[in-house]
Amino acid sequence: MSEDRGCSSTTPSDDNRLRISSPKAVAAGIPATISTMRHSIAKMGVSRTIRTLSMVNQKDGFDCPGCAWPDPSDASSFEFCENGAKAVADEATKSRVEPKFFENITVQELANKSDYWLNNQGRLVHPMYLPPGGNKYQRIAWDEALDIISNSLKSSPPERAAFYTSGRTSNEAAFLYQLFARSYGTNNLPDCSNMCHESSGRGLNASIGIGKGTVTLDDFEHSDLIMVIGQNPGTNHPRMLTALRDAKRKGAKIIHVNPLAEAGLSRFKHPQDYMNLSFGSERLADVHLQVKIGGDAALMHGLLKYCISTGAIDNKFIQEYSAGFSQMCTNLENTTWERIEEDSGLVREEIERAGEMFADSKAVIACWAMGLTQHRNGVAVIQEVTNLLLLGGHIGRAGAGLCPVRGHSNVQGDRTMGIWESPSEEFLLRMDAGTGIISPRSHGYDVVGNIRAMRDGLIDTFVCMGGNFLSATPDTELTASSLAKVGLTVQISTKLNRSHLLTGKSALILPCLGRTELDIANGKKQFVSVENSMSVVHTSRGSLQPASSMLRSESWIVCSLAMRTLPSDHCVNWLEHSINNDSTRDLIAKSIAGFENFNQRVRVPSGFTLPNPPRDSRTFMTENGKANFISNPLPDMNLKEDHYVMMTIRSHDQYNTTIYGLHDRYRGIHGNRRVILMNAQDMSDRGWKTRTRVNVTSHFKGSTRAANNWQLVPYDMPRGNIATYFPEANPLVHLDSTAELSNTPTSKWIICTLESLNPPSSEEE
Ligand SMILES: Nc1nc2c(c(=O)[nH]1)N[C@H]1C(S)=C(S)[C@@H](COP(=O)(O)OP(=O)(O)OC[C@H]3O[C@@H](n4cnc5c(=O)[nH]c(N)nc54)[C@H](O)[C@@H]3O)O[C@H]1N2
Ligand SMILES: Nc1nc2c(c(=O)[nH]1)N[C@H]1C(S)=C(S)[C@@H](COP(=O)(O)OP(=O)(O)OC[C@H]3O[C@@H](n4cnc5c(=O)[nH]c(N)nc54)[C@H](O)[C@@H]3O)O[C@H]1N2
Ligand SMILES: [Mo]
Repeated sequence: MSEDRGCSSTTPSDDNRLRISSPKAVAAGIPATISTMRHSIAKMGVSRTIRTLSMVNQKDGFDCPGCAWPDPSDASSFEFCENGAKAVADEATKSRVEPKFFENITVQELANKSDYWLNNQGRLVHPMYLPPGGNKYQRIAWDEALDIISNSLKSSPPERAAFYTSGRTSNEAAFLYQLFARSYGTNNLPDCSNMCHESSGRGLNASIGIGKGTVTLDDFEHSDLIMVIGQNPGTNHPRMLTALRDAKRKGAKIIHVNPLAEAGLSRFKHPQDYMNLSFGSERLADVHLQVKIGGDAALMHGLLKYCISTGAIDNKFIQEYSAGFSQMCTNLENTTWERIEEDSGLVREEIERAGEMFADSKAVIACWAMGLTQHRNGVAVIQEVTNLLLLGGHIGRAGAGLCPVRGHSNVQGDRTMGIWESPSEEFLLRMDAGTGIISPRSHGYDVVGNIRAMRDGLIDTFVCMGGNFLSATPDTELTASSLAKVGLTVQISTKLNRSHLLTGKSALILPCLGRTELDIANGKKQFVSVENSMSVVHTSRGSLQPASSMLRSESWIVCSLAMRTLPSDHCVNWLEHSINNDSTRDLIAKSIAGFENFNQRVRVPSGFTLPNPPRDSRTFMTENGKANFISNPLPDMNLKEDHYVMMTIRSHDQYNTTIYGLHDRYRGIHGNRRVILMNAQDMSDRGWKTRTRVNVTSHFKGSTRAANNWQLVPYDMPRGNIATYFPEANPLVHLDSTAELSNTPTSKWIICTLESLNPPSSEEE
């Protein structure tokens, strides 16, 4: 269990190239256009770039794998952003990892390369097998590979297998995958959502009876106030900036709540505005509330207190549709303004000014992402945001609502399709009635539970539909040693990553078709469907020639596995589903609520919107049938002296664990990712300078984790807070450090101590 096993995402060669410039105020604009073209042409060449980018998010094209932000119904001829284009180019790259690539290099040697290097090798094009005790991957035929998996599955009880999903999988493949897992006999369906918006799902379900947001893209045009909380859209959802700009032009105000002043929220320039010869950037956020990490719950308490004390509440909504209001008011009385100021890091006047803006607004939208969900109190803080919106009746009203901004492009759809370790009885009853299977009832492992089960020797077969389980999950070294106890690990993937290299006792890589590629099965062009962050289900049609004739669709892989593993007279026609997505959609229509006439409705050019009772009719499917004010005590924010709170964030040049480059352009950090952003005053108090090298120790309930050799970069952020990039910092996140109720790793709340390397290296400004 040491870094030389190859768990680390950085290599020493990344080390010395750190350059620092001032953080950018303006997001997008011409630099983004240049970066898009440079990156795309380098990976795809000129003609493939033009052909590919012109198909992104078009009605007859493919859904951008970049994020889950919805497309406007009048998608312009170029409806993508810099980072979407990077995601597309990454998949449509011309580079290939051929079987011979593995002949001359051991798995250990590959594990010593950086994530950036691994991804740069190109598309996986052939099934590969790492036999027990082997140190090199060998070419294997599809039939043989599938037999190895089904033999492994058949030789142990179903609860000893687990099936992970990352959020790029289409609705059709996700549906078949969960159907196979449940037919085989397990709900062990951990997914990336467990590390992402699980807190949103849990929080919203209890508060409003649905685990999804309540706005459509159209609502942004009718909003008076948009709160963007714990989110960096300039990098992670760049197309959202266009919606914010348009709302702003129609008179909406924007409040940005974040320990960092992220570039996109300060000023934004739409790349296409240059074409219209309109110069100058536009300011987006009217107010930036620079909360401390974890200070949002205190801020929400402050806003709630302000609105209640000034009477800025929607009495009619509260009486007719809600429960728990007076209890919440009583609880709020116990939160003092001193505590609110101390915990949020804001002063009362700032909070009251924001409260005034809220009170003056008829239609408020609250958006959030990982800055809220990946906290100890991730569920609670989302309920506090919900309380605030309920207070003003901002649900089921045009221009208003809750908006968890999803990450992976189909992460929401995968959940709708049943990728969930703890499905409701109602969901399973419908699934069983529609498909004829008998689903297991006991709940399965989520991501953290699955790592514990592997650690305890309880898993024999681990199949991953996409993703990079090792690097995305917490406690990297523990996770690596846990994976090593599994008999067989299987990665269904498009690109090489660290999960192919730190494996079970034996391992398979199964290469699959990506979003951009043509899928011809049974002589017909197949298409798939996805659900975006606002519950719109629409088609995605790939058009590029596949990277290799050996690639298979995700649906084909799942069905082929099912045919080998389940009894030959199984009630599901797996053969048909392996080659005909229409037949899968017909089965979905029978088995999942809201998908009636799926095949017809999905063919309408902009797709269809799933029912959303709170938004559609202020109907709340909670146990008491009401929208619930759920009040929560504030988390303990006290830190010991010399302790810092670390958040792990994404740079501008990465897609989760896929590292496209070593620059974080908007934050002015170049050439090196092993850095720690820190408040300049905190640095000088310790006698530290820019580029001082430090070792980090994280502390959780008496256990520690260490990661060495990071360089400090002074940054405008609250005192006591530091920031690093994920996945490099994941070895510091203790497996047991998870959010209450959602069990999401607390990737934004890691208590650390820092120690400078002695003697200090030569330090320049
Ligand atoms: N280009 C690109 N696009 C992506 C991704 C990618 O990696 N690259 N990933 C996709 C995925 S899966 C997801 S989930 C989303 C993630 O999208 P984001 O949630 O925007 O991603 P993070 O980088 O984790 O940023 C979290 C933000 O929260 C802030 N923050 C951290 N802690 C706190 C806190 O306590 N309070 C508040 N108010 N703010 C806080 C950070 O400063 C940062 O701005 O993006 C999706 N889109
Ligand atoms: N410390 C820390 N940890 C975090 C986070 C954080 O903010 N901080 N964020 C968390 C979040 S929000 C998320 S969503 C997870 C992400 O966790 P994952 O979804 O597991 O990770 P990704 O990096 O998105 O997965 C990338 C891999 O997916 C494969 N892939 C890409 N496209 C396809 C496809 O179309 N089909 C298939 N089968 N495979 C494909 C490629 O092989 C690629 O290497 O990480 C979590 N981990
Ligand atoms: Mo995510």
